[in-house]
Amino acid sequence: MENLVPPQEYWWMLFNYYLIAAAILAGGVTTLLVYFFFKYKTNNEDEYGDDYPGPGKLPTGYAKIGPTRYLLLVTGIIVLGLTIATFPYTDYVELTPQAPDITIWVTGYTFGWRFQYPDEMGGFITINEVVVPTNTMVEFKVTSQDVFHAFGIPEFKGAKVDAIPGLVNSLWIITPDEPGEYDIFCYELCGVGHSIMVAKLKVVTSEEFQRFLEEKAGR
Ligand SMILES: [Cu+2]
Repeated sequence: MENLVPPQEYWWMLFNYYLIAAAILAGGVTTLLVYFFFKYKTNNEDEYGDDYPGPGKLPTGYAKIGPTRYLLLVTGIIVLGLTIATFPYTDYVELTPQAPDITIWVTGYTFGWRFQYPDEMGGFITINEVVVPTNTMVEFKVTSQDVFHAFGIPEFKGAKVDAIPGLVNSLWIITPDEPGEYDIFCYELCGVGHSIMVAKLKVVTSEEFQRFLEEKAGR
């Protein structure tokens, strides 16, 4: 595995871009709001402008766009910038950038997840639990045997794909350096058991993973 950026790190970077842009805009709008509040505050009706939206009065003039056009320009630049920044991310997440270390087939069914390991590892099947080693690029090939489901690992952010009968969608992650357990959920309302359609992703050390493979092969 070359030095790939884990997709969730990329996701967080993008999230922070959006957060900063939102903070800048919210700051600008709030500042203008407070500024105008004091600037145009009056109790003298003679000072009301043509576009004063008072009770029982319709504005007669047209509101002038004035400096707002610059704010509009800034907004446009930010939105365009974020849109452009998002394209490489979606490509990165959706197209597996290089050959993965492990490919695991995932089949959703009502109501659970079946995982099949590659033939060279024994080709065995696990139900609602998938064990993978640390610091490994894992690809999931996801499909369904009955209705529409969606496979997602919330801790890994962008890691979510539809599980559709007759179609194979893929998803890849880089497992962390430390062992841990992560939830896998179904993200498509698929029937009465949808909410119990949960599985576990177990990230273990490579020694533990070898032991797991031997144990499975011994059966
Ligand atoms: Cu489901």
